[in-house]
Amino acid sequence: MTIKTFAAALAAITLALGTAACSGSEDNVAETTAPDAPAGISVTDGRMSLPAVKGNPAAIYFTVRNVSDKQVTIRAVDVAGAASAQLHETSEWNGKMDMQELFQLPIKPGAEVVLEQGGKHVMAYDLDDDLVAGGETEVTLIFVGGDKVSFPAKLMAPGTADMDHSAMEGM
Ligand SMILES: [Cu+2]
Repeated sequence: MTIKTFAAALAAITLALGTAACSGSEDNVAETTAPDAPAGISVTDGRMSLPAVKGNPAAIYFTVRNVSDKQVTIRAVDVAGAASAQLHETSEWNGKMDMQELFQLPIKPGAEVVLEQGGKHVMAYDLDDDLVAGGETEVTLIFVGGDKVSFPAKLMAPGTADMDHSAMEGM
């Protein structure tokens, strides 16, 4: 999906959701998920930290919640406007912060997983030029078994939701 068609789709979704999605209520889980999303899975607070240097990857943060009675496992991520994306985890190794690719991210029943600076995140590579601060793009989580959930990520200026990506260069 292009950014333009996504923006149109997002506008339609926003209209359909109305005030329910804006109330901040923890109970309005179903309204935030796409039709093919696994039951009980919702994603909030999606944002992409744009790179300070053109050509570097962006980091994406969000919170995913599982109110179903089954574990779900994220196995891949697709980011509109990026050639590829990977799940990463930041950890300390030999006293130095480093990132590894995370091939699966399980979310237990009743659990909430927060992807944030310095922890788990999605890295998006080879960004389109039209991803600029103030805009929005679509992120899709792909689960083991084929279910998907899409959510909007706000495009944030470098440094406003960011981490140091210098360690990622050359990957
Ligand atoms: Cu990373």
